[in-house]
Amino acid sequence: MCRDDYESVLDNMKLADGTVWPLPICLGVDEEFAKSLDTGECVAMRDAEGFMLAVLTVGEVWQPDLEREAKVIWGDAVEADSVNASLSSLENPWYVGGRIEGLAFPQRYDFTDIRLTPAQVHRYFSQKGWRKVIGVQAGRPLHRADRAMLEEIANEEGASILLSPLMFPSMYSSVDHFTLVRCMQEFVGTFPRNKALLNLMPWFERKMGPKGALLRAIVNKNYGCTHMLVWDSGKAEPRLNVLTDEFQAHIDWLVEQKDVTGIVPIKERCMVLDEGRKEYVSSESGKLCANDHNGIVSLLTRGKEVPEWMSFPGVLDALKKTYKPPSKQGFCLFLTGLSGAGKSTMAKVLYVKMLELNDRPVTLLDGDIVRTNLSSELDFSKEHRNLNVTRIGFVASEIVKNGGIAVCAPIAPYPESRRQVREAIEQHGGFVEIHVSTPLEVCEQRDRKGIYAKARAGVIKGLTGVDDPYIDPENPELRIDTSDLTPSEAVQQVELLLGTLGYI
Ligand code: PPS
Repeated sequence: MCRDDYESVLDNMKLADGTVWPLPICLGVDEEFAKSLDTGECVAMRDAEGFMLAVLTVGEVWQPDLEREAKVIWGDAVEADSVNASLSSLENPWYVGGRIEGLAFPQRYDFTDIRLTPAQVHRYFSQKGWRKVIGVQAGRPLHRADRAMLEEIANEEGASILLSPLMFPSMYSSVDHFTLVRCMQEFVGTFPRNKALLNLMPWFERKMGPKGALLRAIVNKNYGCTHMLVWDSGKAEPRLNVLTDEFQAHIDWLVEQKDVTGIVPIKERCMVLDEGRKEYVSSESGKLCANDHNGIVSLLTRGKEVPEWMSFPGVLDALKKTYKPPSKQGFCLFLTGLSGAGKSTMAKVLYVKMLELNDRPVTLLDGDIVRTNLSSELDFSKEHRNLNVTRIGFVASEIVKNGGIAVCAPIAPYPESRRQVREAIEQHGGFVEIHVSTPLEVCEQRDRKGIYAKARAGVIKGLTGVDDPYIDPENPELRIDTSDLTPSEAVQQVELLLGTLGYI
């Protein structure tokens, strides 16, 4: 957008020529780049890999008031975060507007058979004689209650359904793209043929309230839909069937706009299970509702059976490949503590014990192994220690992601890198931090490598515990002081914990 369209959209939700358009679509750039551009110049627009998608002929370069923009989009309650998440960002505070000539669609290699363009979808509807179609965009897998809701709505309207998983769901929900699409493929298969079409829509959910919904309505129209499902994303307690006042106002407003958008909004309904009739009915009563994806995920990851009434076998099979019970998940045993505390010995015994289980691949990432292979150029400065530990974390998270067991035993003296490792790994499986808390005096007495003697003699500088700090973990899953324990006794404590947590 050039400036006149941009201002007009912010002021009146219309382009300068009067076409209804709720949100600005702008290209933010940094000051240096902005100042290098002349009107009429052509700029190549490339994706992250450098593939050229379009050419922009520069019409105008200007500096927008991003705070005002954020206020118009999100309202007065706008927070600094929203300004940052605005259409541009504070790092790119200049806008470039102009004519765009598209050369190619962004390249995608996954699910290519369900990436029809708006024109192809439109044509599909005409060929099939679908005169009324409800656009349903969903950011989470759908289940039996959702199916009942969609069927009820579609029957009332005499309409078919265009079902689109959101393309970038991870910003707002935990489910990954591949799992979501596979679940949707199963879900759409539960409808009679000719009732529902699954298609990926390159729609990025901006969570921009009513204006975002209006833009989504325009997009749905372009795909040939006549109706659109509107979810109540503002529900404080998603499992309670209390639609917020704000949501009702949002719907009313979309209804007012329906002559301009050509889309009839339909609001989400809460479905409850009628135990007697064994079917779902919509409810206005504020009861606990059954549209509960998180509940299903929680059952799966705890290794519990999901009752048949909650979802479909195909959808559950797709989910089970991602959400495994602890006994099938990958996990990381992260032993941290001073040199000589007993980490490496315990790690070696644990490695053997895990191999003995023989149900998951096991990798040992001992401090020495890592320092020789992965981090050979690093020293023992704070920066390098943190880098060493996050590298271990990266390798461990790849192992855990693929269902393996990683046994790590670095000193890892600093909380910041330990936290980073935990965060990286917990996205994919279990993280069990074991603080091997054997006191310095005992470690020094053991001094198998003679490293403490060297430090005391001043031959080695910056030894952890002597003249470099070790910050104790605050909430490790386990703390073990090996002063009076044999390796077997120490490892037994870990095994007991792993049993309690369900990993073995
Ligand atoms: S860290 O802090 O997590 O990056 O350390 P780590 O990779 O586990 O490496 C620790 C081993 O390196 C030897 N070493 C030292 N440790 C601590 N401080 C200094 N200055 C140092 N210099 C060499 C030491 O033998 C550690 O081995 P372990 O097996 O822990 O005894």
